[in-house]
Order: sequence, then C-alpha cells, then structure tokens
Amino acid sequence: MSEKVIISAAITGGMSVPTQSAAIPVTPEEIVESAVGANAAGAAIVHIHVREPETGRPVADIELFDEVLRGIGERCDVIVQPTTGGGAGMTLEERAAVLPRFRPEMATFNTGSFNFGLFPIAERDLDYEPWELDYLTATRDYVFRNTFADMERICEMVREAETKPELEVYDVGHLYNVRYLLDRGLLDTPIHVQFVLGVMGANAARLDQFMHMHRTATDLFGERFTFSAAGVGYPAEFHLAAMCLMLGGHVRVGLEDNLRVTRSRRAGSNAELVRKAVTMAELFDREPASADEARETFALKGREGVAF
Ligand code: KMH
Ligand code: ZN
Repeated sequence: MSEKVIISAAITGGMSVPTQSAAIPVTPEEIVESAVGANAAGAAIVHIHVREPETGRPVADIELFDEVLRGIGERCDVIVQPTTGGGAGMTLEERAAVLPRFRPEMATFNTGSFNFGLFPIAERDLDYEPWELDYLTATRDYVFRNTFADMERICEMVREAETKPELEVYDVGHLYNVRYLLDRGLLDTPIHVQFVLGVMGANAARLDQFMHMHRTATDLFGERFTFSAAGVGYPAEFHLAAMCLMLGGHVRVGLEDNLRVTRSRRAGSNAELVRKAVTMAELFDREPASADEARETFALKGREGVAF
C-alpha cells in the first residue's frame, strides 16, 4: 500500500451544463482559478475540459485549451491532464487534438463504447437554457464511441506525445479491452486504470461492482497497474474514494463528477471537494502526494516535456 495518495481534481467536465450548479467553472479564467485552488487544497493532478465562455457549452476548442493549460502552468506545478473524452457529439480527432498540440504529461484514454445518458437530469426543476435542454435530452440517443480502431489510434497518439494515458474503465468489459491492447503491445506498462462508476449506460457506483472490477483488474494485470476511482454523483464520489484509500489506490473528486460536498450541501468549489478528500485520506493514514511525487509514481516525463 503506497502511503501517498494522488488526488485528482476534475475541474469542469464536458457532460454537464452550467445551470446544474453556479459553482461549475466556465470561462478560461474561472477554470484556471479553480485548478490552482484545487492544487493548493491538495490535488496533484487537475483534469481539464473547456467550455464556450459565453454559454458554458462543452467544446473541443484548441485555443481555449491553450489558454487554460498555459494559465495553469504559469501559476503552479500541478500535473495538467487534458481530456480526450470531450463532450457529447465530438469526433475522435476533435477530442484527441490536445495530444499532438500540447504533448501533456497525462491525458485520459476511454476504453470502450457505451450509452452515456444524461437525459434524466433534464427532468429536474431547473431553469435551463434551451441549448442545455437539447444537450441533455440528446443523450437519450447518444453512444460515447471508443471503438478498437479509435483506441488503437489513441495508443499511437499518446506514445508519440510521450503522454501517460489514464485508462478510464466504466465497465468490466473495458478491462478486457485494455488486456487486448496490452497483448498487442500498444500500451506501455505499468498502466494506470481509473474505475469510473455511476454513468447511466455503464456500471453502477456500487461497492460490490467496484470490488468486482478491481478483482478482475488484478486477475488481468497482476501487480503491473496503479488505480484510482471516479464516482459519478453523490455519495458515490466519496464512497469510491474511501474504497481506494483502503485498497492503496488513488482518488478523483471534482465538479465534473459530483456537485455535492454533503447530502444537504452543494459544493461551492473544487477546492472544497479536494479538502474533503484530504480529510478522508488523513483518516486512512494516507498523505496527499505532491505533484512531483505523483510524477515519480507514474514515471511521467515532467513539465519540461510538455508543449504549453
Ligand atoms: N466524465 C467522466 C465521467 C474523459 O474526460 O475523458 C469521465 C471522464 C472521461 O472524465
Ligand atoms: Zn473528463
């Protein structure tokens, strides 16, 4: 069990709309500020999406990524992990363009195709903008596409960019997809796996499902993997964090995945969610790792190797 726990903060996301919470950072300045605050609170990694500044619509705009990644890099030494998952309706090329352009230390890598339903959120009694309602209800017919051809393409791109992929597994079958990519020599080891549970269309954020996926990963990858979990929604985010703290894994929190800090209180910032994760870590004798300690754990190429 590694004593140090690497905490990631997922700052804004691409599968939510601003009306869901005023705390969701939208503009590049807000995303940079929130990322710097999350790092100061104890996050070694910040996971980054971008949004249209005027509306908050999730976009794959490479110039907005440039502004955000440079803005964060100028303010702190946190590991900046851009998304290659993006948001609903984006093509693989749009989603993966961050890799050759910014050559980040880490980036997400989604390991299978599945339905990604957000439409029940549209039924909540909130004063949505028309585009937000369209964005949410359109997911009734949305498949988050990550075919074997797509994944093999991303394997090439992360290797070329010397970027460590964080393998996002949403269901048991995705673990076998990873095994296939390893067997083909398309992924370098040790791998880092993130169990993402609670997305409608994939596996549920239940402790028994987490244990089943963790056990399956251990069967398939032996000791050659590190892991973390991202629980979507409340209390899933903190329940999975507790499991990872007990099992020697790492933790992801953030407004991308969850809007509540307690059952009755919505989070006012990403830093607030990170602080709760830090408090939990202390209760489990796990100390938050610094960005450089995380770089060592994941054998990252370092900040000097990025292009932003
Ligand atoms: N939105 C999360 C459920 C990515 O950005 O590539 C998973 C995620 C994937 O963060
Ligand atoms: Zn994401």
